[in-house]
Amino acid sequence: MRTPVRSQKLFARARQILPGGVDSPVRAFQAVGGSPLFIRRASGATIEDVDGNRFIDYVMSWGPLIHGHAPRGLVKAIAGAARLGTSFGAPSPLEHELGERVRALIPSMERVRFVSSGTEAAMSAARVARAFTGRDKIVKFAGCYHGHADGFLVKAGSGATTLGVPTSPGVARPVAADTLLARYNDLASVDALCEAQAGAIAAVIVEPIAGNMGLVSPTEGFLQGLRTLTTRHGILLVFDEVISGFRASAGGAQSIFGITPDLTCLGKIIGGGLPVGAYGGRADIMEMVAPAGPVYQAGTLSGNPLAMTAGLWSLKRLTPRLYKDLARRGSLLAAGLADAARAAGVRLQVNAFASMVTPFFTSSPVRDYDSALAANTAAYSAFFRGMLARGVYPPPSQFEAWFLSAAHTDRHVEQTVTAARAAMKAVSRTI
Ligand code: KE4
Repeated sequence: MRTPVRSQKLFARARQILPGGVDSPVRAFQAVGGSPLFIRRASGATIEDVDGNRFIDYVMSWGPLIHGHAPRGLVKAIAGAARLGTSFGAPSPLEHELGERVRALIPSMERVRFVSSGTEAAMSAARVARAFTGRDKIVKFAGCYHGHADGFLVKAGSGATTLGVPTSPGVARPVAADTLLARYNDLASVDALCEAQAGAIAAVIVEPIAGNMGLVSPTEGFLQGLRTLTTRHGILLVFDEVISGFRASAGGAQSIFGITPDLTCLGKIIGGGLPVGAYGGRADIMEMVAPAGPVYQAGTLSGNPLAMTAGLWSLKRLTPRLYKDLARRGSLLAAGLADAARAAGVRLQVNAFASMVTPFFTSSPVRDYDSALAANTAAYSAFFRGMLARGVYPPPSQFEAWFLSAAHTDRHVEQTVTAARAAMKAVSRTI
């Protein structure tokens, strides 16, 4: 790997205008040391930085690129749409076409509203849940991340945890007071809140497959238990499927686990790499959203034709074969990372779910935020640097998921495991 001199110069310049030199904190490499690599281009499973270094990419734009970077057909479709206009600020057929396709894949979404990010989706879902129930409090799980709307920045995962600000300054105390915290995979913690706050909770929002503590899967009965508890207490169940939507199955986590939430939030894959979020669910709830109802929510670029075109292209290619290949390679990668750690005598727990993987540098199983936080982040940082030096680009944080795409081949996974064997040996010398 060439010394990333150009990236370092660009980072110094970027910090003069962009806070921290980036437009999203987790990109800044603060958790793993060094300065971030500036990317010039990407194709398939690889990215190339401005110094000409090429890497096998497992960030994949944090999840949207299930078909890989810049598939030829997607680029052609976006270019074609751009020639017809980039944004109208008026309805276009593309919006309800994508909405109908989302509903065909996720039938619980009887109505869909497009927005431009997962943050907007989760923020709007919380608002309509409060309006529908007439209640104010929202239950979230420590370590889960639902974007950066004020109420969700309480013990939030992803970049908030990476940077050590899981509860962000600037969130007004009354807003934070309406956010109640439960423990992931711990139904008793939710039950206790439902009892203590009877009649006050509008919704429970959950990542049905958690990706923002690193990957943590739901334990047997957890999601069903949430469905039972929320129904019993007249609380809406909101699945934040911004990561899991279309990731492990075309129907999202809700189709894998057979749970019907009242509302669902989507992002990432739904936009094929362009800015698209969506929220939706039961018609009787969603018909409260303006202009059908009084709950206001709006967006200049919501449903814009380029993003809708990219979303349609992306969702039209979610085939059973794609998921079979992704799951097989995800297992290959998970097993390879575990073997590499064993060979080096490094304590590692590898959590995997289909094409999402997280290697946790810890000896005990990771099932919630506390067990995730027990991971040795210094070891992860050493591993990350060792992988970068060997042409592999993992997420620059222990508390994120690795993503595979249709463009990742068995050869890519083999190269990654070979790099991991060497990187793990280096880690074993530092811990
Ligand atoms: P965006 O506003 O970043 O599009 O989506 C927020 C969001 C909501 N819900 C879930 C489950 C999410 O994972 C996210 C965003 N994910 C992070 C990565 N774990 C985005 C990366 C970043 O913050 O730069």
